Amino acid sequence: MDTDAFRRLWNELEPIGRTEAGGYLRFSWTESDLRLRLWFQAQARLRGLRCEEDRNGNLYAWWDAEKEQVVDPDRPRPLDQLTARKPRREGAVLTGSHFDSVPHGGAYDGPLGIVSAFLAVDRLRAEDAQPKRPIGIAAFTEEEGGRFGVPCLGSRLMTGVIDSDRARALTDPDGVTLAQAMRDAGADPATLGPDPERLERLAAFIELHIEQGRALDGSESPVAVATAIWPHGRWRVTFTGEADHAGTTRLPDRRDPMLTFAFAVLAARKEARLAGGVATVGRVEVEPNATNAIASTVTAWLDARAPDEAVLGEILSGFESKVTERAGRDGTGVAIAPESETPIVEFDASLRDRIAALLGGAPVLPTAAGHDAGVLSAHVPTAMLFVRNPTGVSHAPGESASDEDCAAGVEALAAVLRELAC
Ligand code: HGY
Ligand code: MN
Ligand code: MN
Repeated sequence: MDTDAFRRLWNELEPIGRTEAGGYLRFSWTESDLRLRLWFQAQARLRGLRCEEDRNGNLYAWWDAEKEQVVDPDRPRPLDQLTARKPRREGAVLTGSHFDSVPHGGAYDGPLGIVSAFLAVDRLRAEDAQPKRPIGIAAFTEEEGGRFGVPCLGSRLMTGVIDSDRARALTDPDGVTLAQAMRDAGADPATLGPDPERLERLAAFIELHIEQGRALDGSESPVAVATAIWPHGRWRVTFTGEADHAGTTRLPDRRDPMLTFAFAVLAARKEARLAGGVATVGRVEVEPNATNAIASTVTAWLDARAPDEAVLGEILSGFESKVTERAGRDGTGVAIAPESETPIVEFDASLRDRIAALLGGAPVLPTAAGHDAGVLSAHVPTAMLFVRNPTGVSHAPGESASDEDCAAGVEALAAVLRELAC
């Protein structure tokens, strides 16, 4: 794959949803999302791929096999030998990722997997490959949870991990529900829900993604294969106190939730450091948010992740006990509510090893970032490819990858699709 082909396609997408400062505001069911959807559909049409949108707003572009083979389920087929799973009805190999970003996020997290998928199809077509299985390209909606607060919403709905009524009622920071946002965008929220038939038609899902770390920096290989996703979650922490005058209220008389909040941020970091995980508070809302008033309520979101469930549990229980104790001393209230929790994901080891070997012994590495591949892996043999990120920066405008490494990622994805579907 020459870097010009990558750069040409990348340049079409890059300006959509980008701010003056270079970060991205690509939120599901907004104007930039609709422009990205139109771009996806145009790319599918350009290639003669059958485009469809599922009941949850996820998009697909299908390269249908000449004839979809339905074979005797007892006769293992090449793909089934790649995975430890029971033989599956002949099925499609799906690749792709997501378009949406965190607020002011980077350009590559998500879109790189979609652009690379279209280019991998181009690569296979250039060698006149004839897929024996349908090859699909997916754009999953609301992977970051940047608008409605629950990550991987499109794939969680598809796999039934989240209740569709709860999803419809999720609100964005302006109080707009997902249902209303979909209606405003001309989509029907009534259809949200599990899609087992579609899942059953998948034989494998391969997600290519920019690496969100520096493990490949300095490595011989610009591409790695994922082993696992750390268990992680996000919790809404509500601190309540007593609004009052910033000037006339004596210190001993105060019940200031901002104090307990400040303690909680430091406690999260300390518990994570001691336990061997990570914890972040990057989002906070204050009421009434006035310079000269003691806050009545502070709402903050804790993002915690760890190499295993025991360490994650240690972080959460340490955090909860220390913050509750502090709230008692501050005379404030604290409530911790889970918004999304993701168990550890171990990707299909035989598929992982087969792909690493196919890519000439590509490095294998875990990630602490969540992905739709993590959600789908409970239902479909799933693998992830990571493309080198020299700085490791992600979820920020500085996120980047070289065109050479992105082109190498396309070659790797094409090799995997060739192996699994052709
Ligand atoms: O938050 C994450 O780990 C992912 O980037 N959505
Ligand atoms: Mn992300
Ligand atoms: Mn992502």
